[in-house]
Amino acid sequence: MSMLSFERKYRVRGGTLIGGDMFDFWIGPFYVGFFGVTTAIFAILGTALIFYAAAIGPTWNPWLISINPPDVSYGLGLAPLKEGGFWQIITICAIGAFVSWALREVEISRKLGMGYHVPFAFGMAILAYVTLVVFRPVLMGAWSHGFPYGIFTHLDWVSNTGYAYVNFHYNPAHMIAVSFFFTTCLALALHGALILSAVNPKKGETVKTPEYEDTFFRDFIGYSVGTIGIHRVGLFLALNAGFWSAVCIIIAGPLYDGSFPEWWEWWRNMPIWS
Ligand code: 07D
Ligand code: 07D
Ligand code: U10
Repeated sequence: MSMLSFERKYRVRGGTLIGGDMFDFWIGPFYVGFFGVTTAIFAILGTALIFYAAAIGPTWNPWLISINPPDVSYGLGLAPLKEGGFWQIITICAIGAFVSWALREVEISRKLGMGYHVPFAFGMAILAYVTLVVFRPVLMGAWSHGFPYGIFTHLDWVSNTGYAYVNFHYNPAHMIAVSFFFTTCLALALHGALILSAVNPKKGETVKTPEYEDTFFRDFIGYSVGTIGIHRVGLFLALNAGFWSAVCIIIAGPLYDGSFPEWWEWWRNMPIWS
């Protein structure tokens, strides 16, 4: 049965946060809702502004297009469109679209009587983005500290910002975030592999039950976290990856602006070593 033929059964009325029944409908596979409309408005406006700013910029090469934040001299003020004002409006549109998208997830969860785990998880990505383009620039006193909107220029920003603190790998929260990213990959690989090994057997063999999955890990490492448990672990790991990323960049600048290798001097100077 194709998805769409039974999906209709789940297309129930209600659960909206704003707008009552007014936007409570679907277009093709997409639920619209009030926040679908606001997502569309912000996303279309933001994308149009990126194209407009690109059109008056020096290149149409998609890798090199860059919409830059204002110069440091504008501080936290508004800049003329061509001198960072586009970046400022596009940032507002991006935040508007991301937050609308999360609230649309909330409405769909409510419709289906489900928890808010998915919008909460997306909220962590939004937090990381807003930390980069709002919280950190505000704490440092200038919008110029936001990252530029361009495929390669945003990489230059990451590299330059990293080297400004000499060696960003020594940022302790960056270490925690990186370790959570790596662990998330490990957990997803283990989980994907375990599920496929149990429920996708060769032709003629039976599908294995969750007890087999539990037993595999008991035999292997002495403990199974369980079939719901692994999803909790996965969400926990992924949320922490985003959270510690936000922490690592908010401490770099607002709280500490020296060299991260030198930050560890306190550790090297502890009396227990001598
Ligand atoms: C697979 C879901 C699909 C999403 C995709 C991204 C756009 C941008 C816009 C030209 C996993 C769609 C892309 C809409 C086009 C314009 C103006 C998600 C999947 C396919 N980055 N980053 C990429 C963004 C930051 C960094 C790729 C966005 C921070 C590094 C893509 C943001 C820092 C590398 C991209 C953002 C940073 C990348 C692949 C926002 C720290 C790479 C992304 C809004 C987080 C990699 C050329 C991907 C690359 C890459 C998008 C923020 C670092 C262009 C939208 C400032 C080191 N980033 N990024 O698969 O190949 O995500 O770059 O915050 O090496 Mg980035
Ligand atoms: C911000 C994306 C949010 C996205 C949203 C949605 C659309 C719609 C539409 C597809 C946070 C966008 C959606 C646009 C698209 C359609 C239809 C995610 C965001 C809301 N680092 N580093 C990190 C590693 C080094 C540096 C984070 C590794 C060097 C700086 C992560 C290495 C130096 C910053 C990380 C490494 C350096 C970071 C990124 C290795 C450079 C940050 C993940 C192996 C010389 C950034 C909050 C993240 C950060 C960050 C990993 C190396 C600098 C932990 C593995 C030593 C300046 N680095 N890094 O945050 O913390 O995702 O940002 O060497 O700012 Mg690092
Ligand atoms: C998981 C899972 C699981 C599953 C799963 C999944 C996790 C166990 C049961 C899901 C996982 C997968 C399918 C795997 C693959 C996924 C990834 C690798 C993640 C990355 C995903 C992508 C790259 C795809 C991204 C695609 C997207 C986001 C779709 C793009 C959508 C659109 C462009 C439309 C957006 C819809 C909106 C905004 C809402 C409704 C709006 C419309 C339909 C548009 C029309 C607009 C209106 C009617 C509003 C009016 C607009 C106005 C007035 C604007 C006018 C303004 C002007 C300026 C003109 O665990 O289980 O299996 O499957």
